[in-house]
Amino acid sequence: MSTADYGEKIPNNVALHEDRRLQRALESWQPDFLNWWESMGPALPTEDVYLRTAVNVGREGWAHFGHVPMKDYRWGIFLAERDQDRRIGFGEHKGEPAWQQVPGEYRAELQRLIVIQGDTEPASVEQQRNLGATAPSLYDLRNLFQVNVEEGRHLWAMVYLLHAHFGREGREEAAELLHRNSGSEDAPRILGAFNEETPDWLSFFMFTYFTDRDGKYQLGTLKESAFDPLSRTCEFMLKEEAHHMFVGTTGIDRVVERTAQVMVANDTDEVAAHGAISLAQIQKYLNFHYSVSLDLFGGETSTNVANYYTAGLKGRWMEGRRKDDHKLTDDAFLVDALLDLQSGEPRIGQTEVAALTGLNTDLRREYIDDCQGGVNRWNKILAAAGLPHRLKLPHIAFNRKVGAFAAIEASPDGDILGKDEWERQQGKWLPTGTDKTYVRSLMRPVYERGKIAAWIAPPRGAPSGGGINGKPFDYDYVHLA
Ligand code: BYC
Repeated sequence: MSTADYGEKIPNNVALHEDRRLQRALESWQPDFLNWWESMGPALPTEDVYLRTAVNVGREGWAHFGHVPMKDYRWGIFLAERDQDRRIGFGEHKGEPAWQQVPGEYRAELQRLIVIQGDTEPASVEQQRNLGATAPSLYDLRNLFQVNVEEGRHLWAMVYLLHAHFGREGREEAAELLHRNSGSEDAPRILGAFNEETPDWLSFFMFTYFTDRDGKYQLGTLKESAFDPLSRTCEFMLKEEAHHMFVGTTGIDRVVERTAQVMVANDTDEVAAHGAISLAQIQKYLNFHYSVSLDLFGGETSTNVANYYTAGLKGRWMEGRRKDDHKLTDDAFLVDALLDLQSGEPRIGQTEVAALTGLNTDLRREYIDDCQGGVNRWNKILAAAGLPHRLKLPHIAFNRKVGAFAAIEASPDGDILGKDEWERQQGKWLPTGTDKTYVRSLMRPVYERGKIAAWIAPPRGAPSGGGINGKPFDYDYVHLA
C-alpha cells in the first residue's frame, strides 16, 4: 500500500488502476497541469535539477534523490497509510468511524475547504516563477525548485480528492485551479497573501517562513478531519512541508548572519554600501509577510470555523493532545478584539466568545508561538555577533486586512493610529518602493558551483558540507540549459 506505483502514468499509492473512470479523468487533467507548469511554473530553463521525489509514505526512506529534468518530474498521488480503526476525534460525530466517502450534508463545505487549500499550492509556484533568474547560489536554486515541484504535487493531492469524491463539480473545480492565477485582475487566487508578489529572495525566504507555516497549521487541522482521504493526504503533505519551512528558517538565518557580519566588520548599521540588507529592511519584510499571513487564518471569530469543527471537517492543531471534551459546545474562549467601538475611541483588547467561534484565533495563536521561535533564533545570531539589535513580531493588529482589526490601523507596538498618521508612518514599518528597489538591486544570479551572493551567508558547513541529502554546498545541484 505505502509504496508508490511508478509504472503508471500518474504515480500513486491509491490503486488508481482499479478505478478506470477516475484514472481517465485524472489523465485528462494531467496535460492541463503540464501546460500550466510550462507556462506558469519556473521560468529559468534548466537541463536537470537534484530533486527529491516521494516513493513511499513510510517513516524512513520515503524519498529518492537524483538529477531529473523538471518537466519529467513524476508528480504523484500519495496518501499516508490507512488506519482501519480510525475514529473521528472531535465534533458532533466524535467516536464514529472516520468517513471514507463524503457525507452528502457536508459536501459543499468539504469541497470548499479542499478548493481553498488546493488554490494556494499553484499560487505559490506562480508567485515564485521568476526567482530562478536571481538565485544567490545553485544550492538555493535547487531548494526553490524543490519547493515548487512539491507545491505542484500538493495541487495533485487536492485534485485527486476533487476528482475522486466530488463528481462533476469536483472536476470543474480542479480545472478552475489551473485557470485562476496569482495577482490576476480577472481571476485572482482566493486568499489575499497568494496574490502578493514574491519578487526577490528575501521575500521568498519570508514567504517560506511565514506563509508556508500557515500551510503547516492549516494542514495540521485538516489532518484531523473526519474525512479520512483528506486526513491521510494532509498527513503526507506535512512531511514534505517540513523542508519548505527549513528553506525559510535557514534562509532568513543566513541573511541575518551576513548582515550581522557586515555590521560588525564595518561598525555600522548602514550596510547598503557593503551590499547587504539592513536589519531595518529585514524587519519591514518580516512585518509585511507576518501580517499578511495572520490574515490567512480568517476572522478572530467565525461561524464558518465553528461549523467546520462541529461537523468534524476541520479540527484543532494537535487535537488529540487537547484535554477537553473535543466538542466545545459549552466552552468559552477569549479572542482578540476591538473594544469600545461605540465610544469613538476603540481600543485593542480581548472579549469572551463561544469557544467554537473562536477557533481561528486558537489556531492563529499556535502559529504565532511557532513564528516567535524563528525570531528568537535570528536574535541569537545577532547576540552571538555581539550586536544589541533585535528583530520582533509586530502586534497582532498591525497591517491586518481580515478580521477584527481590518477596520483600523495600528503600529507594530499595537497603538491605534488615525489614517493620516498611518500614511505618514507606514514607510517606517513596511517595505517602501526604495527598500524594494534596493533589495531587488542585490538580486543577481550566482550560478557558479560553491559561490554565493554577497547579501547572504552560505549554509553552515559549506563548502564541504551544508548541502542537501548529505551533499556538500558546492555540489552541482542544477544544470542550467
Ligand atoms: N483572503 O469566517 P471567516 C498553504 C474569507 S496555506 C481572502 O473569517 P474562515 C500554502 C473566507 O473564505 C493554507 N478571503 O474565515 C502556503 C470567508 O469567505 P465566505 C491554505 C478570506 O472561513 C504556502 C470570509 O472571508 N489552506 O497551504 O473561518 C505555499 C469570512 O471568513 C481570507 C487553508 O486555508 C483571506 N486571507 O477561515 C503553498 C485551509 N480569510 O465563505 C501552500 C482551508 C478569510 O464568506 N481554508 N476569507 O465566502 C480554511 O480553513 C478557511 O477557509 C480559512 C478562512 C482559514 C482560509
